[in-house]
Amino acid sequence: MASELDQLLHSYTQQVDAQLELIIPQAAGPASKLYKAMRYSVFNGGKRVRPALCFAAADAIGASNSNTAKVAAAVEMIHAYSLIHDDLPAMDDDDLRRGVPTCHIKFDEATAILAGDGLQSLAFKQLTELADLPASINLKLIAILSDLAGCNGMVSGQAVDLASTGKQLSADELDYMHNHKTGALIEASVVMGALATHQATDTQIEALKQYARAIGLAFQIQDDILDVESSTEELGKSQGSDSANDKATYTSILGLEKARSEAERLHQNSVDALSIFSASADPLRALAKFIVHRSF
Ligand code: GRG
Repeated sequence: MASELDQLLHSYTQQVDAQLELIIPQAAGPASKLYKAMRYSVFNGGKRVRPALCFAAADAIGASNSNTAKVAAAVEMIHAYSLIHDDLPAMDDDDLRRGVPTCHIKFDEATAILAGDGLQSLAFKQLTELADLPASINLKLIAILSDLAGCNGMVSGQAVDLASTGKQLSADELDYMHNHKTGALIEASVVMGALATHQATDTQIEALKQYARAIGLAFQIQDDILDVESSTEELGKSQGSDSANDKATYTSILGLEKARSEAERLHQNSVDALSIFSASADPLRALAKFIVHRSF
């Protein structure tokens, strides 16, 4: 039987899926191909880690509410757009994502670009639909997402990633790249989930940032380990694609064993950062464990 915690994590997924279902247009009318591509890319088996982090951060504060699902949906739509664009021929040029054809293979390249664009702007629209929040907090949420998903976060990380293909990177440079490319949106998920409760203290937000930064990097290290160790079937994307694309990875720089111990060290740091919270942060603790021990 699923544990209480598993049931809670499952309920996070159900809540964000219901919200995404509500706001992503149904495929009808003249732009139906665009909407179909957007829905295809959002409802095809993502793990919903970032939405779960939003809910778990709100629950750590003791106050997830009707805004949490909207913030979680916003972050997941940014994530879905980033994967669509990352898979394009001009970027990583991947045919397979989550075990099915990537958006530009299933539809076409122009539609995939537009589907990403559409999801990105819908994400920001969600943040204009939050209830009972002072304007200062609402604006802060928009600023955080703009920063961490944009050129102060994910987009700059992706730019560095593309520029460094085929080059030797130091461990510090690799940390910079991934703190931006992968870590920034994970940090946004946690901090925004907490802030949207309107009850988080500065001390709590600081602790959650430390948690998110540690687990964000651990997420990427585990991703690199899986790229070496897992199968294409299990991953749902082409195994070994990093080395095929001549990318610097934690496993290529540190070796498999050191990459594993680094992921464990960061996992411990993330758990330590939660020491000011009681059992209310157990979902965050469970998610940290899942992120470092996941097999897909
Ligand atoms: C195109 C602006 C732009 C950014 C792309 C996120 C990203 C930046 C690229 C994805 C490349 C990649 C595989 C990064 C590793 C970490 C990562 C984001 C993995 C995918 O996230 P999961 O495992 O995906 O949460 P699911 O499918 O479960 O949603």
